[in-house]
Amino acid sequence: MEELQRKEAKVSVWKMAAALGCALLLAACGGSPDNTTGGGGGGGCNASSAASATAAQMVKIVADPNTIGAFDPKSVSIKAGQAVEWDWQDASSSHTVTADNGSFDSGLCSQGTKFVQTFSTAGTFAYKCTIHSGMQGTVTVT
Ligand SMILES: [Cu+2]
Repeated sequence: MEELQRKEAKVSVWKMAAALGCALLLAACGGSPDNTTGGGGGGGCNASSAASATAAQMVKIVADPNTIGAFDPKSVSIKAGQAVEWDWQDASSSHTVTADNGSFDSGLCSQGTKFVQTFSTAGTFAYKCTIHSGMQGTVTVT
């Protein structure tokens, strides 16, 4: 009985190690389940399908007939120390959430992905989708 429990503990440690290794080698893990949900494409996604329980605002990433994709809402406001969660809902295209100043970058992600970013300093932070020039948004932190 004790022996069995030890074995199970060992297995879960190995699973954790595998997950960690995956996180460290993002490029090599483009095919992991989290990154391929829905769209299958989008190598280089740095986000996962795990939602944040604490994000103050949520921005949906949706399809748009004019700009291919859009951030909905385009602008959100939070207080310093709070987080924003982006939620990939567009089934037809992959998108990125990339800060103009380089402070955050989700990578190219597809439907089902969630990306959470905490903002610790006040300011207006513009971001975009790097592959669709019409996709722009701002986070205002007060
Ligand atoms: Cu896009």
